[in-house]
Amino acid sequence: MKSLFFSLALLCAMAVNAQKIQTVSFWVGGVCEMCEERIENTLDVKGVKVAEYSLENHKVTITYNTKKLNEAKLHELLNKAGHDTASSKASDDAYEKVHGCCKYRDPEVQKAHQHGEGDHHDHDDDHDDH
Ligand SMILES: [Cu+2]
Repeated sequence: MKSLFFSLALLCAMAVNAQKIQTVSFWVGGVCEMCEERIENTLDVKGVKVAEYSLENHKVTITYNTKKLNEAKLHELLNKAGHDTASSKASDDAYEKVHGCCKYRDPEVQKAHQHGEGDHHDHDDDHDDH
Protein backbone atom coordinates (compact mmCIF):
# COMPACT_ATOMS: atom_id res chain seq x y z
CA MET A 1 0.00 0.00 0.00
CA LYS A 2 2.79 2.32 0.95
CA SER A 3 4.62 1.72 -2.28
CA LEU A 4 1.43 2.40 -4.26
CA PHE A 5 1.13 5.76 -2.61
CA PHE A 6 4.71 6.43 -3.37
CA SER A 7 4.35 5.65 -7.08
CA LEU A 8 1.22 7.77 -7.29
CA ALA A 9 3.01 10.67 -5.69
CA LEU A 10 5.87 10.18 -8.08
CA LEU A 11 3.52 10.13 -11.07
CA CYS A 12 1.90 13.34 -9.92
CA ALA A 13 5.25 14.98 -9.50
CA MET A 14 6.19 13.91 -13.00
CA ALA A 15 2.95 15.22 -14.48
CA VAL A 16 3.48 18.60 -12.88
CA ASN A 17 7.02 18.63 -14.06
CA ALA A 18 6.04 17.83 -17.62
CA GLN A 19 3.83 20.90 -17.80
CA LYS A 20 6.14 23.73 -18.65
CA ILE A 21 4.46 27.02 -18.01
CA GLN A 22 6.08 30.10 -19.32
CA THR A 23 5.19 33.77 -19.48
CA VAL A 24 6.22 35.98 -22.35
CA SER A 25 5.58 39.62 -23.07
CA PHE A 26 5.99 41.42 -26.37
CA TRP A 27 4.76 44.36 -28.39
CA VAL A 28 1.56 43.99 -30.41
CA GLY A 29 0.07 46.69 -32.60
CA GLY A 30 -3.28 47.90 -31.35
CA VAL A 31 -5.08 51.12 -30.50
CA CYS A 32 -8.42 50.60 -28.82
CA GLU A 33 -10.54 48.37 -26.62
CA MET A 34 -11.67 46.45 -29.67
CA CYS A 35 -8.08 45.57 -30.42
CA GLU A 36 -7.58 44.54 -26.84
CA GLU A 37 -10.60 42.28 -27.02
CA ARG A 38 -9.60 40.84 -30.38
CA ILE A 39 -6.07 40.16 -29.20
CA GLU A 40 -7.21 38.48 -26.01
CA ASN A 41 -9.86 36.42 -27.81
CA THR A 42 -7.33 35.37 -30.42
CA LEU A 43 -5.16 34.03 -27.65
CA ASP A 44 -8.01 32.14 -26.06
CA VAL A 45 -6.69 28.82 -27.30
CA LYS A 46 -5.61 25.54 -25.81
CA GLY A 47 -2.33 25.90 -24.01
CA VAL A 48 -2.75 29.57 -23.13
CA LYS A 49 -3.49 30.09 -19.46
CA VAL A 50 -3.63 33.86 -19.31
CA ALA A 51 -3.44 36.46 -22.03
CA GLU A 52 -3.63 40.12 -21.25
CA TYR A 53 -3.17 43.08 -23.56
CA SER A 54 -2.30 46.49 -22.26
CA LEU A 55 -3.26 49.55 -24.27
CA GLU A 56 -0.92 51.59 -22.09
CA ASN A 57 2.26 50.12 -23.49
CA HIS A 58 0.87 47.99 -26.35
CA LYS A 59 2.24 44.86 -24.86
CA VAL A 60 0.64 41.49 -24.50
CA THR A 61 1.55 39.21 -21.65
CA ILE A 62 0.88 35.55 -22.22
CA THR A 63 1.24 32.67 -19.84
CA TYR A 64 1.26 29.44 -21.79
CA ASN A 65 2.20 25.82 -21.78
CA THR A 66 5.32 25.20 -23.82
CA LYS A 67 4.24 21.61 -24.38
CA LYS A 68 1.27 22.82 -26.41
CA LEU A 69 2.49 26.06 -27.91
CA ASN A 70 5.60 27.96 -28.68
CA GLU A 71 6.23 31.64 -28.92
CA ALA A 72 6.36 31.64 -32.71
CA LYS A 73 2.87 30.15 -32.76
CA LEU A 74 1.56 32.97 -30.55
CA HIS A 75 2.93 35.55 -32.98
CA GLU A 76 1.38 33.63 -35.86
CA LEU A 77 -2.06 33.62 -34.23
CA LEU A 78 -1.92 37.38 -33.71
CA ASN A 79 -0.70 37.99 -37.23
CA LYS A 80 -3.61 35.95 -38.56
CA ALA A 81 -6.00 38.12 -36.56
CA GLY A 82 -4.51 41.18 -38.25
CA HIS A 83 -2.10 42.36 -35.61
CA ASP A 84 1.60 43.03 -36.05
CA THR A 85 3.86 41.76 -33.30
CA ALA A 86 7.39 42.57 -32.22
CA SER A 87 8.79 39.81 -34.41
CA SER A 88 6.38 39.41 -37.31
CA LYS A 89 3.84 41.34 -39.32
CA ALA A 90 0.27 40.57 -40.19
CA SER A 91 -0.40 40.03 -43.87
CA ASP A 92 -2.07 42.97 -45.60
CA ASP A 93 -5.13 40.78 -46.10
CA ALA A 94 -5.44 40.07 -42.40
CA TYR A 95 -4.78 43.70 -41.52
CA GLU A 96 -7.50 44.86 -43.90
CA LYS A 97 -10.03 42.82 -41.97
CA VAL A 98 -9.68 44.70 -38.70
CA HIS A 99 -12.22 47.39 -37.95
CA GLY A 100 -11.64 50.88 -39.34
CA CYS A 101 -10.92 52.37 -35.94
CA CYS A 102 -8.38 49.63 -35.33
CA LYS A 103 -6.03 50.52 -38.19
CA TYR A 104 -3.14 50.82 -35.81
CA ARG A 105 -0.59 51.30 -38.60
CA ASP A 106 -2.27 54.54 -39.63
CA PRO A 107 -0.69 57.55 -37.88
CA GLU A 108 -4.04 59.35 -37.95
CA VAL A 109 -5.74 56.49 -36.14
CA GLN A 110 -2.91 56.33 -33.62
CA LYS A 111 -3.26 60.03 -32.98
CA ALA A 112 -7.02 59.75 -32.55
CA HIS A 113 -6.48 57.16 -29.84
CA GLN A 114 -3.98 59.14 -27.84
CA HIS A 115 -5.56 60.55 -24.74
CA GLY A 116 -2.79 62.62 -23.25
CA GLU A 117 -1.27 61.79 -19.92
CA GLY A 118 -2.81 59.66 -17.25
CA ASP A 119 -4.37 56.28 -17.48
CA HIS A 120 -8.05 57.00 -17.04
CA HIS A 121 -10.25 54.60 -18.92
CA ASP A 122 -13.26 56.85 -19.39
CA HIS A 123 -12.61 57.73 -23.01
CA ASP A 124 -15.51 55.85 -24.50
CA ASP A 125 -17.50 59.01 -25.21
CA ASP A 126 -15.23 60.19 -28.00
CA HIS A 127 -15.49 56.92 -29.87
CA ASP A 128 -18.20 56.10 -32.31
CA ASP A 129 -20.18 53.01 -31.55
CA HIS A 130 -18.26 49.87 -30.93
CU1 LIG B 1 -9.11 48.52 -32.17
